[in-house]
Amino acid sequence: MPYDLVIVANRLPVDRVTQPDGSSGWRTSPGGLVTAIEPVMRANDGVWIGWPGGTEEGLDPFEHDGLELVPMSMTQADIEGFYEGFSNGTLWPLYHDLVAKPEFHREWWDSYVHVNQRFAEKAASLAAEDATVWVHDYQLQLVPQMLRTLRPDLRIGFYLHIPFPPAELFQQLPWRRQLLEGLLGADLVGFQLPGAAQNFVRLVRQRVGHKTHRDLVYLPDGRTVRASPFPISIDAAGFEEMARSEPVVARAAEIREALGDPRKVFLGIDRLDYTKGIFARLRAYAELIEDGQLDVEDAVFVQVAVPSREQVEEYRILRDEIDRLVGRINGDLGRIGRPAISYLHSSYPREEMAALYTAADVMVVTPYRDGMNLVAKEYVACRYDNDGALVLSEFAGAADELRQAWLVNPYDINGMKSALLEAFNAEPRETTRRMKAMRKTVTQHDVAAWAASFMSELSDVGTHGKAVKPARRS
Ligand code: GDG
Repeated sequence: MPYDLVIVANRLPVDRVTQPDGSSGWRTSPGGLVTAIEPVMRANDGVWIGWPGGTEEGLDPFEHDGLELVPMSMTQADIEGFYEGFSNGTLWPLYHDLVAKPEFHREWWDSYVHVNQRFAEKAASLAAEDATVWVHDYQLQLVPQMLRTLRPDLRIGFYLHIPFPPAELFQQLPWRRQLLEGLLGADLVGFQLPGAAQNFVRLVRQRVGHKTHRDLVYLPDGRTVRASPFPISIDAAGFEEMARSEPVVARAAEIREALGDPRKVFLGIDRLDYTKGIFARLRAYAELIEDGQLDVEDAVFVQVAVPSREQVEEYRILRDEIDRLVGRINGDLGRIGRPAISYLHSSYPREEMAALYTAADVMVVTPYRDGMNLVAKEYVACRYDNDGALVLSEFAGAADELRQAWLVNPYDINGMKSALLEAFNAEPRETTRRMKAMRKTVTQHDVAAWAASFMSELSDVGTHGKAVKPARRS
């Protein structure tokens, strides 16, 4: 059956689970993207194409919780070349300021082209005439062009969830031109921040030689492509509602009690990724205890490191480094029943995340580079009493909007120490003033507004396809 709206993303919004009776089923995976896109999908009877994880083959399209899902299979070779290789070993570090060294391997690139082609062909086969296709993220940057070749009638949008690097870094990529041309297959290319959109337009002018004016690229065939910022957000009302719920309030109190009722709780929640700056942040915190400016009787740092990309060597090394650092800090500075850092290498249900946000006095988000960082926004959404302090890296996209956070340069350990201490000692009047302003931003610019503005701009710029209906708002 052809669809008027096709979402194409590397992952499907569901995870495989084993039911109590031993059979296997699906569970909606947590995360902002599902919340954002689900209402638009429903309003347009859309379909979502993506990889369900694993190497199972021959999975049929299925419906889950009212969403039409089409699973794309991956072989072990696809996972190694396309996913762990080119996506996470080449593009991810290259697009995050070379925080780690990107590797360039021709066989990874071949695999990336091959998998992108399969996604494009699947999207082409499912889209109705003049339909809209919305392609997501760095794993699928060739899909827009491949899809346009197969189906010139479509209206195509692309959204990049991670930063888009400056020309000086992007230039290193042996396949730079192919990637730019891949993205130019879209009518609208969306980024988190204005700077990323400008980087893209500048590269297109320099490397592909197309004429550009402000956010527009003029292609020789008469098409125009728009490159604009659309800062992504969260389901702010949903988080607040969860934080206000009785079980979450009770659980937050239980967490504080289990921590020994310290005066202040610091919190970090990140995927265990080298871009997130976990190591430097914990070092800064430990130094404050060593210097005698914080005391383990008074404060504790809860660090949740959510397992991520565990098959990639860099990530295994990082995990070992953080394990060692936490062991050393707690061994040197902790007392019985009073660790300096309470470290959890695990993922949790959304309610537990909300309880952690509620329990924390100081939220510490210090990535070296981050497209947006939804954790920072989720913390703000949960603080309905306008209390709690946010320490936030200048290099997270979220810092553009959350100007009232204690902003830090994550490379500056002394600067981070000062900010942690200021946030720890801040007067309630000061934290309230800051939190109020940040809450206004997050509640006004929520994820529904993000999806609606992308869709409405796509309807305006596309010379092809028919317009998509905005989500019905309840
Ligand atoms: C990429 C970009 C950009 C995490 N652990 C658990 C859990 N989460 C949820 C959080 C949050 C999301 O995952 C993480 O989003 P972030 O934005 O913080 O970071 P990335 O995963 O790196 O996301 C980033 C984002 O895409 C969106 O465009 O902001 O810059 O790197 O929503 O709550 N959720 C649950 N259990 C966990 O253990 N339930």
